[in-house]
Amino acid sequence: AGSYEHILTSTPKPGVGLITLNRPKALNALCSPLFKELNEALSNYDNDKSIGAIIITGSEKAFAAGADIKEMAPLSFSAAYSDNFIAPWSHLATSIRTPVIAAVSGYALGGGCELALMCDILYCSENATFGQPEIKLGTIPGAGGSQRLTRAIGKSKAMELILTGKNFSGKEAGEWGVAAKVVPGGKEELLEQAYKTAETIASYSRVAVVAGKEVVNKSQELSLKEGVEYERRLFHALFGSKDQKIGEFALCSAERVGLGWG
Ligand code: CO8
Repeated sequence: AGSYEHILTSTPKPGVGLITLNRPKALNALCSPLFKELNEALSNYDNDKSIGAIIITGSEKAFAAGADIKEMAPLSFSAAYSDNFIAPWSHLATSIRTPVIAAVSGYALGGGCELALMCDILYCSENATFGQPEIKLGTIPGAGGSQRLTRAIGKSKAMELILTGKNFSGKEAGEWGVAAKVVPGGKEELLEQAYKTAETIASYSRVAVVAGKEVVNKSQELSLKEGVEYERRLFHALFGSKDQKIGEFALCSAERVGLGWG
């Protein structure tokens, strides 16, 4: 575990890195120092060959209640623009190749909702509360929320949520496809499910997992034709991996064997 002020890190299961947002007094509001630590912890896990999946979670009450309103309040246009405020938040989406699971309990509002949407897989508790309330503060989502929420749930629903600032529940997140799984119970039950999935992913060929994440992400950027071609090229390339040969052998002999980085 690293030594951070606003987050906790641990490896609760083999191959699984857990990052817990830990600013309880501010409901895990995402101040810049927190994000700096989060990015550092993500990079460390991403560079660690023993880690095959990462989970980001918060507390029972709050995944994150937004960007830090107290930090943003005095910002001017020129300061925000010249410092490219909030741009470092994209690190997770643009640079991290290891799959990241968001385990959301409680509030995921504004920047908190956007952080959860940046993750590759989103699990939440039934008690989770999502929302993009920025409009109530006279602003708009600034960390990809308008783009990722719209891709996740379609234009009309996203427009309604972003222009009214209304919250939506964990149950709705599941029904609309924002969350891959809605877990009854508290944070403990939620994390159990996240661990299971993370362990499964971490047990597979790292090369194949990185490629799988890459091709699904390409579907968000490319036309269908380009995306299918991109997928096929990477599919072809994986015939060159040792893990693919081991996997094929394992399938023929009905035996699971250790896959790694080969
Ligand atoms: N930023 C800073 N501090 C916060 C935040 C936040 N987003 N949310 C909560 N806190 C703090 C409170 O100020 C309070 O601190 P203190 O005890 O010192 O007064 C502490 O956390 C506990 O909060 P509450 O007492 O309010 O707890 P409740 O259980 O009564 O209420 C709520 C919980 C409903 C979540 C409530 O705290 C709330 O509404 N919070 C704000 C939610 C919000 O509007 N979030 C969106 C922020 S905007 C955003 O994320 C913008 C993204 C990028 C846009 C960039 C624009 C330039």
